[in-house]
Amino acid sequence: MLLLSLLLQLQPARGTFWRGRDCRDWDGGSYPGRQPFRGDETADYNCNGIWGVDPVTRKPWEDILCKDFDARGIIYIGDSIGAHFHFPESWINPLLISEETLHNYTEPVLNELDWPHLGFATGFMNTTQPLLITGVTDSLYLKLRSRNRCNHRDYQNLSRNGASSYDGMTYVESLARNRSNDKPVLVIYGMYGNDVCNRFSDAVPHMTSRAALHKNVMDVLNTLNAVLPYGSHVVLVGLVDGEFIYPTMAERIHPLGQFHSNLRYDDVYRWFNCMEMGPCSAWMNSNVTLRKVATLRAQQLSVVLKNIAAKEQFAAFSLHYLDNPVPKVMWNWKQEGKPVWQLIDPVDSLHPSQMAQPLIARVLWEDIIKNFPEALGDENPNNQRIEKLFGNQGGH
Ligand SMILES: *[C@@H]1O[C@H](CO)[C@@H](O)[C@H](O)[C@H]1NC(C)=O
Ligand SMILES: *[C@@H]1O[C@H](CO)[C@@H](O)[C@H](O)[C@H]1NC(C)=O
Ligand SMILES: *[C@@H]1O[C@H](CO)[C@@H](O)[C@H](O)[C@H]1NC(C)=O
Ligand SMILES: *[C@@H]1O[C@H](CO)[C@@H](O)[C@H](O)[C@H]1NC(C)=O
Ligand SMILES: CC(=O)N[C@H]1CO[C@H](CO)[C@@H](O)[C@@H]1O
Repeated sequence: MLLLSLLLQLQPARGTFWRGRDCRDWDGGSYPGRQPFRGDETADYNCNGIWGVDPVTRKPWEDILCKDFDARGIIYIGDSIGAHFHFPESWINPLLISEETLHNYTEPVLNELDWPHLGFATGFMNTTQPLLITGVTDSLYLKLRSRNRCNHRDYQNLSRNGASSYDGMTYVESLARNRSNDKPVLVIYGMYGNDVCNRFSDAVPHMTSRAALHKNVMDVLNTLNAVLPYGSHVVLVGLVDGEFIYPTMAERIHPLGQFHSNLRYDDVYRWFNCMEMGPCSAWMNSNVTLRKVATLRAQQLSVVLKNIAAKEQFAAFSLHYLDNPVPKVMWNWKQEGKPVWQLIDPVDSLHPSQMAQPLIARVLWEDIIKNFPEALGDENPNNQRIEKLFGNQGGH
């Protein structure tokens, strides 16, 4: 578990799991999300796999297939939930551990134990390590790509383990978008938990206040307003309510105790809180009063976000608010008669499991379609033709 908290602080280099690949590395003018350069007649400057000229009409393919349909990229600003944090159970559960499961640790560790390439925000591939992480991938990025294949590879995941609203500014500064050259974007701001969750035994004074959240979010929005291409959209997502975690998990056996059936989550939480090293002392706690205080704070902070979205206006983007998707995902799951613990990653018991990822993507997507579909850009009627002409568009 010490290993776990050490890993949460690692910050190594990040590659294409986090951000669409620059397809022509030697050329700084080529990157996902830019407007085509001279119709991308001679090369794929925007890396969406579509370039060249139709020999029949002599028109650039970008003009024929993409130009009339409003394209956009997706940028996700978030915490470990947006980054899809996952600690493989098969590394610590004595019943699952094997030479094979322990073998594949380099890549996950270099990625800070995040799996953004499989997550609900910017996931784009299925797992290649089924013993470490199980379940299929679907994401907002993949849905945006199926809606308009011209959006291929245009994603950035600016999420980091442990991030709260206080970190938003740092992340926005690493955002790559050029107002004059690039396409509009859909920015999702989803700091789900760390403004309420912390490791301290006196958790409440360490929670973010409403005034502080307001300031942190307005700072981010003003910065976005200065850099995003006009016609972009920004969505603020409400905080998650973690009250369900304790009643769902407390009596279950933790993976570390599977062999002798002797270690329950409640024991792990108590140990976490005593050492002040758990990810969320307020909700992972047998004290129901404290859990209710945390829930109230999360609700109040979500109201702050909702009010900002209702009142503020920006030149570069339209601003929207969405309720946190997790309650709807759980409700749907229960309707199907399935137990809620399956949606929670078993080692830390806080993060949504791989099984939950496509469901979170679906709820967010459906809520956007219902409330402000213009944020998603146009459906492209040429998608099949693009697939026929350009195949998998160079992959990811
Ligand atoms: C992942 O696998 C599922 C089931 O085989 C498939 O339907 C889906 O298209 C795959 N997703 C990706 C991103 O390859
Ligand atoms: C280890 O990773 C490689 C490459 O990603 C994959 O082919 C292999 O199946 C993985 N092994 C396990 C046990 O997941
Ligand atoms: C955007 O690109 C143009 C042309 O390449 C360049 O002159 C400008 O400095 C860039 N803007 C930013 C904010 O990077
Ligand atoms: C439970 O939490 C509340 C709120 O933080 C606190 O006032 C109370 O003393 C705690 N109870 C116990 C038994 O620790
Ligand atoms: C906030 C954050 O971690 N941003 C990173 C996203 O990924 C890119 C490249 O993959 C990094 O350069 C950023 O620092």
